[in-house]
Amino acid sequence: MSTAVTSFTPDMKHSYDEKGFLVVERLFSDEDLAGVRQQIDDLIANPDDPPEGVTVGREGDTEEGSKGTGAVRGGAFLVRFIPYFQDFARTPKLLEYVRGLLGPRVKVFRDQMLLKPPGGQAKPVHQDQSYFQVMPVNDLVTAWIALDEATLDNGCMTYVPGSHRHGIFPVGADPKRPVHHIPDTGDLDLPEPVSCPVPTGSIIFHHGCALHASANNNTDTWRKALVFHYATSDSASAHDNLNEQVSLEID
Ligand SMILES: O=C(O)CCC(=O)C(=O)O
Repeated sequence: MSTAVTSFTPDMKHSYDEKGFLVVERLFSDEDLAGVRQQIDDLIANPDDPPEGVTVGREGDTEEGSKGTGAVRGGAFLVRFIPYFQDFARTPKLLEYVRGLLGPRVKVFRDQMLLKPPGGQAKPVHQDQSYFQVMPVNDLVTAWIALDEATLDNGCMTYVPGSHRHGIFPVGADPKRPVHHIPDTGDLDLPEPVSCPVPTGSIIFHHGCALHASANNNTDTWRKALVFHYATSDSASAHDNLNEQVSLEID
């Protein structure tokens, strides 16, 4: 379902439950995003000197033997350590959707900026819950916020519809990218992935077990996204160390 309205409906919940993701076009205006974009551009401009606690990753960091390009690829803990992002993660029109999908009491379990610089590499197919192991398993929803238009050429998100209903898959290793959890879906007959190009300001909400990926950025411009992994307030990760790094308690 793709829509431009700004209030959450039961049909959206139904579609999310069915497919494991929900596209909401243009929830945020350029004006809403101006401050966020400025903050992220500042992090990109000063990657060696981020605010205390914020981590910044470079293109090629996760690929064994890759020299990378040195371009900034991502970062984490913006919400945890930068008040501006805490306010943004509490935006009422965003929380209306999050609470519609998860229930009334939520927190930001983890947050990231995920950037594809010009020529940036693909993100292999994975499940967020493979890393986070937040229980109950249905209690993690990722809000992927497009800070630029995401297109088929610059590495928009792709999802395998219905894959969230299979729980967390066992993982195999990719020798080229040892930190990545590559799901082993065995002999399951899953649908083909669906590409989700979206305009700037759109959000894609996805279930923590939804198989998703993004392709290379074949353009000469950036594709930037801000990602909040929301969870129910009482949920917790099976990994104790992750529970000590919760980004933001909300309710
Ligand atoms: O932004 C991307 O290219 C990948 C995003 C992703 O994997 C996620 O939001 O969980």
